[in-house]
Amino acid sequence: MTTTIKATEIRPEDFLDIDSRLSPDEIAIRDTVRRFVREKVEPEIAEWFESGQSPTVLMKELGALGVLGMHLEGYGCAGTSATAYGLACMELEAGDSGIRSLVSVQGSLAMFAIHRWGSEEQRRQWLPSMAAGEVIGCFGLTEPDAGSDPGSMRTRARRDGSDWILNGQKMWITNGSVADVAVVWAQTDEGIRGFIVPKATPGFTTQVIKKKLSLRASVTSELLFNDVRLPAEALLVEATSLRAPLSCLNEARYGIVWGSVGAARSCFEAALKYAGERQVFGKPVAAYQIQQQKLALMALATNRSYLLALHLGRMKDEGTLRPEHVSMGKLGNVNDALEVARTARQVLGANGISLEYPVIRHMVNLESVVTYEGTADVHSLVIGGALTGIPAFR
Ligand code: TGC
Ligand code: FAD
Repeated sequence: MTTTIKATEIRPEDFLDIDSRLSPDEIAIRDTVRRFVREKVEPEIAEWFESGQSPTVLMKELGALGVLGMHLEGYGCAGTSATAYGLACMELEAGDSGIRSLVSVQGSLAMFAIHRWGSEEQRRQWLPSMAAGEVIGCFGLTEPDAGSDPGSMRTRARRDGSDWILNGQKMWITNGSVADVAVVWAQTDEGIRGFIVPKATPGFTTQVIKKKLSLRASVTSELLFNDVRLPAEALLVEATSLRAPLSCLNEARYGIVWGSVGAARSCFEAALKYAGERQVFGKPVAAYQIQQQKLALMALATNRSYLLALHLGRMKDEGTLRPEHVSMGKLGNVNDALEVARTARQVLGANGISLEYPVIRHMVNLESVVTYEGTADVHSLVIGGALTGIPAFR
């Protein structure tokens, strides 16, 4: 038997032809989101970033696109595969990490928390309008003195008859000030529990965090709870320990595994184009060996992280993905994206610091992405613990 070898054409934007491993449906979803980003995000994003504006104006269009709670089943959610959801995150973050964050916090954190840990009534009440982008959600876990160690949170809820009284503070909360509803985690006499807190609830206030130099196209806020009275129906009935909020983080971290590939790809493509056009010492930048090495390493990192994301996506769809796998994906892909962004920034020379190009925006955004959803240190320790069997967090 003879085997016919079909040589694959080299395409710089997909060097290893990873797209050939996607189904036609996955490619269609990917291309739809890519088109949305090109038409609705790219023309505006530099201005949103410079003026510190959250792109929540796009929320209903993102709902119509089907990406809010995209991989959840029922209640108006699209119910796609995890891989399709990952591809959407990749395209959104090629636009900006702030857009992917908007979608992650809505779908993977706030909606997932209600879908997984809420009652049937809560799912029916909140999820359809959140999937449509009519109601914006946020997710309050981090506090001023409890970030990597959320188990040490001080926000507290106590029972008062059938009601709950909530007191405390959350910090660094994406969409906090623009959200219609917050999913809030608090200590109780029964362990850590979750609550659905509508914006208008008396005693609940928010404050925008200013002077932020990263993720500027995203609102980040403080949430304050002063004797906030909540009815029994606000409690996420199924959530009874730290395991509940941590399960939501797995979903958002999975989106970041993919999203960071998009940010890296955008930086690589900008650098490749610039290096081909910009003349130095009578030749294009791309004609110099030292620059070709940078381009080669950027292409390698981008392709490697795309492969890792796709592998984890297939595992998630098969049901074999573990939190430790997600940690490896988040650690590796965000570090790779940061390296690509920093290298691309240098290839662009002075233009590398201008918002006329996407690179510096991605570079500073990624400084948030490497910190939120578990810092690189936290994910290293999760992997280290799995490798050695020795927990090293404490
Ligand atoms: P530990 O004792 O290990 O675990 C407590 C319980 O939780 C379970 N568990 C998990 N369950 C599901 N998924 C995971 N990833 C889990 N990790 C642990 C565990 O089995 C245990 O269950 P049970 O039933 O035995 O009680 O908890 P620990 O206190 O030692 O902490 C572990 C550590 C450090 C890994 C965890 O606290 C952690 O991940 N810290 C990082 C915090 C973090 O990532 N915060 C993110 C906040 S949200 C955000 O940043 C949004 S950014 C915007 C965007 O996403 O775009
Ligand atoms: P710390 O936990 O104080 O860490 C400080 C340093 O110590 C880090 O370098 C860390 O890696 C290291 N460290 C921590 N523990 C260990 C250890 N055991 N061993 C060795 N080193 C360690 N949170 C939410 O709940 N909801 C949101 O929507 C949200 N959005 C965010 C948006 C932005 C733009 C940012 C920047 C953050 C957001 N966060 C959100 C918060 C984010 O999850 C936390 O910042 C993150 O978990 C780290 O916590 P921390 O900042 O308190 O750092």
